[in-house]
Amino acid sequence: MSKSKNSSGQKNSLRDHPPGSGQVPTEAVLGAGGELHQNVSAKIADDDGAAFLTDNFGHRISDNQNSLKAGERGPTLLEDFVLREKIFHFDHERIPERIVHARGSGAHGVFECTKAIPGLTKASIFQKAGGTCPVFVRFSTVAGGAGSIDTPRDVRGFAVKLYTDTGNWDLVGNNIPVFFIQDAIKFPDLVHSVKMEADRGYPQAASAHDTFWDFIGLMPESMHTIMWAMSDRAIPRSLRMMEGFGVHTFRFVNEKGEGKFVKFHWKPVLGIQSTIWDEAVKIAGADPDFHRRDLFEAIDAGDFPAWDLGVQLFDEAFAAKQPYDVLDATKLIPEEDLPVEIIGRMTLNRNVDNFFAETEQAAFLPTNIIPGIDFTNDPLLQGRLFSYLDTQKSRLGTTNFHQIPINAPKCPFHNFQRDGMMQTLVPTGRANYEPNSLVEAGEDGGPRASPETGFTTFTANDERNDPGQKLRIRAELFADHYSQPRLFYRSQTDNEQAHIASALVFELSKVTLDHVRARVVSRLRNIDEGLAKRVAEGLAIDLPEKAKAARAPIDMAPSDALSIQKRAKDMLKGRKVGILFADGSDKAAIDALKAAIEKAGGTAFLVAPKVGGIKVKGGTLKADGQLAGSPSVLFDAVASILMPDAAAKLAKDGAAVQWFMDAYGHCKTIGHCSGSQILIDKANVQPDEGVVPVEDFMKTGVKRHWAREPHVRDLA
Ligand code: HDE
Repeated sequence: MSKSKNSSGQKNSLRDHPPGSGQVPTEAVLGAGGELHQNVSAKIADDDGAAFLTDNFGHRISDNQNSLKAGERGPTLLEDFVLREKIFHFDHERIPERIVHARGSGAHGVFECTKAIPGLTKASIFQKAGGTCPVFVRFSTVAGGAGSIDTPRDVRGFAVKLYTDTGNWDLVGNNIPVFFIQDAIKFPDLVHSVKMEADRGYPQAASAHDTFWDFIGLMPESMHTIMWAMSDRAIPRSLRMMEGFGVHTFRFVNEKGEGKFVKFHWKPVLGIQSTIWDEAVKIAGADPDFHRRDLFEAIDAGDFPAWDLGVQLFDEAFAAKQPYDVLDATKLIPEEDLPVEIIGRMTLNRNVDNFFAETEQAAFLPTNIIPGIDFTNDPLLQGRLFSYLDTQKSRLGTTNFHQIPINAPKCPFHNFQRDGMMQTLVPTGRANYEPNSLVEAGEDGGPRASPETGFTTFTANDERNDPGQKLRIRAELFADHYSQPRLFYRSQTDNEQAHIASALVFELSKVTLDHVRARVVSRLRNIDEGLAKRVAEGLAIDLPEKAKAARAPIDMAPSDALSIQKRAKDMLKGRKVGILFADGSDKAAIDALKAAIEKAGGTAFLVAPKVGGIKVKGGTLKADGQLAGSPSVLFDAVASILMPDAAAKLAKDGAAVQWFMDAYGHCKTIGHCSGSQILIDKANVQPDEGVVPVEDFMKTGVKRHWAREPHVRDLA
């Protein structure tokens, strides 16, 4: 730990505290001068090595089981400071949850620059290929509370904190490249509408209700993000299999002060993958922590998730030519028009040691930006620049939240900000103002601004980007609300389009107000007439009149990059296969399949009616999970190795039949042996290219067999 003083005399000891030591930072334990008072026994642990239990002020506790009472059966005494401190602290353990993105999971990692781009930006992290910095990432859902499920239909937060040597850079993005609204002033309305309804306090973590769709129906600019939110992007299979986007247009600025627009993309190395809605609903019951567990377990097992950082770079001339405004966060730039160039890779390689201290207390700020990167005038981004700093004060309770280890920069920081609640630094000297000339008196004068290397705001010097006037208006092209939703919908495969239509039917069926339903469908007519018709039929309502568009949509060329299925990676790595066995199953066959799955980078999870040692052919075998607690929705593919009599017994068990029924319904590969036939028949699993003899499982692979979908589900 560094005990060095910075130039203002502050000790930045807390931020240097190594995570995971489970100790209060030494300097908080030691005296202000760092020395341990020698009149206290130097022994800090008992003979077994366990630390002595103390209260928060270091007093050793003799009894942690009984409070201090007036007599054996008498009342508890106020004098019992041990009891009072313990209960007092417990009573105040909770802090306000985030107003949005309350449910989240975090991990540490490293970012590595793979392609230096000094000509484009002076950001230190992009100066040299191979340069690295630590990162902390928090993924989240948006609408639900901190204890809500992991798999609702929702946008996912993708917030990355890069601890660079020139300060923290927080790229606080989402897994969807566009947003519902164009101007920050609408954010409180959007959030109020999607959260549980104000009078009844439900639904939790769901957009399928009146107030959300009422707001959406009245807000045509939301239609593009609605397409994404109703697509399978909003029900990811794993946090490791989502793309991330900076959403806004940012700027790169080089040493010469020249600017280029930039959009940031995170591309998952494991590819993008989603669940099916029915599956997402069932996972919510089977494992509400599905994503959190998956992330934790993967990192724990050394299977580190990684993303490539890509950029779309362009100049004002390109921006001026596009049929949309690049400052409008409801628009994206198709990758086919402007390819994504990969410049770095982020790998998450360490779980948090303490969820509260790190994940919950992490405070992301879009204003955390470093020299070489700058904002643009995107009105949504501009509003965010205020909101995040503001909200941390209400959530973390103090303006000194930057001193919490997870938020503190890993480079030195010095300034004249002083005091405030829970100040943990101990600045020395008198220099708490600037300018000062204390140096001339031989004192420490504190830090000074750096005109050369400090952050300077980019000046565009052109009419479009520095207009100068202050007006409460939106730029003209912001009025095109439909061209990009149409682009998104038309870029999907047939069954991805069907999923969007079904999601809209599901959500709008939960809406109880007829006029709200009709209004949304009237908007869909501007996106795609076929989609509007499907949804109207699914709702059994007449096709309403087409909504008037503020600006007529144009047809953009479909983009394959917008479809999950067109870019699907057919791989076992990072995927989980459930193998069902029971009494008498062939151990050698199970072992061989498990080994093959693991060799290909996947995880094999053994499922049986009982978890302890089951007698199988060739010995006994333990299961990883009990059948009733391990439904097939938790796996990407399933296989079964069963003897006919064991299968016949299981055919009477609803959990076993459902296991196959769901795997089939969710279009997964099913590998089975002849012994399982009775179960397969009971589950009404029909032969197709994804239902194969277990010997062919590896050849068939872990993928969705979408051709099956029309046979198992009535697609809207
Ligand atoms: Fe946020 N957003 N947001 N947001 N946002 C918050 O900050 C806000 C927006 C995003 O894991 C809050 O610390 C406004 C877009 C993520 O801790 C709050 C507007 C994007 C997270 C806030 C937006 C995001 C947040 C709540 C409209 C994608 C979770 C707690 C102008 C680019 C970060 C907090 C984490 C969190 C405000 C819109 C992403 C209230 C006013 C667009 C990933 O400050």
